[in-house]
Amino acid sequence: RTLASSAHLEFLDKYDPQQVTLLYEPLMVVDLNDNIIGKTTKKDAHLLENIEAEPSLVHRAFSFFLFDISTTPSRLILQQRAPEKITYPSLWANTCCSHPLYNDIEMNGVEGVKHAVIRRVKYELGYELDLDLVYLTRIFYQARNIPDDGIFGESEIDYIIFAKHKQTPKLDLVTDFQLNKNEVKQIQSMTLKDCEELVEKGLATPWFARIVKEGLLANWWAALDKNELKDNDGQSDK
Ligand code: DMA
Ligand code: MN
Repeated sequence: RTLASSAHLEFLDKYDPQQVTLLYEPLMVVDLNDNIIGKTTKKDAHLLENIEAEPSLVHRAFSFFLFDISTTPSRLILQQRAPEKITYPSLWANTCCSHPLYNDIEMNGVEGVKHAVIRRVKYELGYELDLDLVYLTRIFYQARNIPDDGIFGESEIDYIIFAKHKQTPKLDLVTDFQLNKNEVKQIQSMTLKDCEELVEKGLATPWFARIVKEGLLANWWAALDKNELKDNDGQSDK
């Protein structure tokens, strides 16, 4: 298929140059059953003219959630996106969101996505993730950018990945993380109620707002606190 790649040069120069460089990362194009059917760039994958085409251009993504289990109930680490982000700048979301890349390692199913999680947590948060990663499910997700620029949006199969930080030594948000300020404005540890308030105030990204509003986050969180979360890699969940 021919992809729109329109107007790249004249509109890209209003964005942060480092973020523009990242628009040329190679991503996986997938069908609605998450079969890999092609390769594209981060830029073309997020252009509304490709997302709103028939069929929609869909890519593979992940949403990672890190929980601090030193308190009961546990707390979730949220990030406020940097104002430099081209999509959803300054909004709050789960610990880390990004995309597995089109390469031999990260194209390899759930294992590949977990590799991408570790890579991006190191890049965005300066944190060496050495915990068991639990793959819960995948969600098809579409939205326009916020604020709506008429240019970018999302159309993704989003892998939901959880991890629990061990009780000791206690997770320290100041000393354990080195935030990449081009990606992340700040991080905070929050209760479910804090997350719901962020969503009500319109301060959350649409994907985070959706999993909060649909009660998914509450269900997963309760399972995590009861030690009942299990990895669904290899399950026929589709
Ligand atoms: C994209 O996240 C992933 C989802 C689930 C929307 P992102 O915009 O933070 O990606 P990146 O960090 O690679 O810019
Ligand atoms: Mn995306």
